Amino acid sequence: MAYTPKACLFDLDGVIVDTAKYHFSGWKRLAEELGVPFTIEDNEQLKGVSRVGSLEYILNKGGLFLDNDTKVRLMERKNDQYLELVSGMTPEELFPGVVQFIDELRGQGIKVGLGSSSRNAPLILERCGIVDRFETVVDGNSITFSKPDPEVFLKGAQAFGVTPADCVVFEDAVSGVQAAVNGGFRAVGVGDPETLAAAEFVISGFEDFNLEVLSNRLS
Ligand code: B16
Ligand code: MG
Repeated sequence: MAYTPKACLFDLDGVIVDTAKYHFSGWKRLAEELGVPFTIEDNEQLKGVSRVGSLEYILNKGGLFLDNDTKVRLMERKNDQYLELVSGMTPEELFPGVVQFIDELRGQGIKVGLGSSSRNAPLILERCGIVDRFETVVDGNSITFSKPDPEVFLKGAQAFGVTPADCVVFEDAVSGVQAAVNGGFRAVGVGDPETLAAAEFVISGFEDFNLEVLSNRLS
């Protein structure tokens, strides 16, 4: 029998908008200042990973140990540069089809929420003109544990009063798909099927995707 979710939780970066390129520019600049090479493959590893987790990754890669105050200062610097880039975002940067899919879900009475590691999620939603489409927003400001811990999605399901099994998570990051699986959610990957093999199925984007396809793929 076809499966119909009671709620859907969307990751932000990499699912709704492509902010990975802005994170890449910020982390690359910072890493190179520290003498650590930073590649697109490194950036891939940081998808879904918190700000502090991302800095730790770079420090680890370079075998560097810094005191806490320095780490805070570096994260602020990276974030200031990131904010300059995202504050110029417009609705044109939304991935094709994603808003139409969200509207279809809402039209069918399925709750829609955000589950992002980013502390900048409210600003990005506002810049892209989609704040009103989410009944709940759980982001990096409201969680203690980062993906692959399922906290971000469990809080979303709790806000909706639904069980994880009744809720689909859309994720582009390995850590994010793992967080959904760890929490007992139905996980749909957005991106590369090999990278996101832990998801129940993987889509390349939301063009040509709708509730009927989702229901059939998860039945
Ligand atoms: P910020 P998501 C994540 O967002 C990004 O994928 C990840 O690259 C970033 O480090 C993290 O947010 C924290 O972002 O520095 O803006 O708080 O994919 O979970 O929506
Ligand atoms: Mg993401």
